Amino acid sequence: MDREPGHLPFDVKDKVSSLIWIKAVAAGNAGVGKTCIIKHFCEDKFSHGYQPTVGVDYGFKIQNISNVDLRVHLWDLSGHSDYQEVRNELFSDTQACFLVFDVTNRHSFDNLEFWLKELNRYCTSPSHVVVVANKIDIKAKRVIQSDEATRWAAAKKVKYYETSAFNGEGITRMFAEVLQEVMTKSSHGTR
Ligand SMILES: Nc1nc2c(ncn2[C@@H]2O[C@H](COP(=O)(O)OP(=O)(O)O)[C@@H](O)[C@H]2O)c(=O)[nH]1
Ligand SMILES: [Mg+2]
Repeated sequence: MDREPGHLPFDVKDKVSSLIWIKAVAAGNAGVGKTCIIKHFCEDKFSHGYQPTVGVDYGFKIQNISNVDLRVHLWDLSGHSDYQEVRNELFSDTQACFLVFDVTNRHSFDNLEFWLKELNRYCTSPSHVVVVANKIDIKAKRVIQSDEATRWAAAKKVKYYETSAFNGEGITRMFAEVLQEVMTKSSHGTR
């Protein structure tokens, strides 16, 4: 052994700082598909049964962006007010936030305003926020069209994505772009 007791042959701090950890949260009304979007990204799975999130749901994935392995932690925050405390805690120190609504449910779209306020109130670090129009596979029941949602996102200066956690449409591209953006921001020290 060529190392002194208690000393490792490499600098642990160097190794740990070379890992990039990203914390992202999905916010939005119950039932809009937050858990399904996270599941799809992390496991390529879709869940048909609806289990209201009790407190929080969590997903983890290592994603390679521009030759860097990002450790991505994703949280689905329950819309239930009983979990207010947990939610506020989880909003802090996030690098990315997905504001999700269901294109077949106007109420979930109208509530984006509320969710954005929550975010601005509790996010302690500047977070990359995007709006996600989910369930675009349900074409016959769609009530929020792209133009209306795009206008809202543009007014709030946030990027807009359309997804289906059911058939996976738009999900890979959205995560790739958001994570790339977060990485670019953090490498410039502005996150
Ligand atoms: N058709 C369709 N159903 C979806 C989609 N995303 C979620 N769902 C369904 O919507 C319900 C609520 O989804 P969930 O992810 O649990 O919502 P959450 O409360 O926002 O986490 C479930 O029954 C899902 O199967 C989607 O993109 N298309
Ligand atoms: Mg959920």
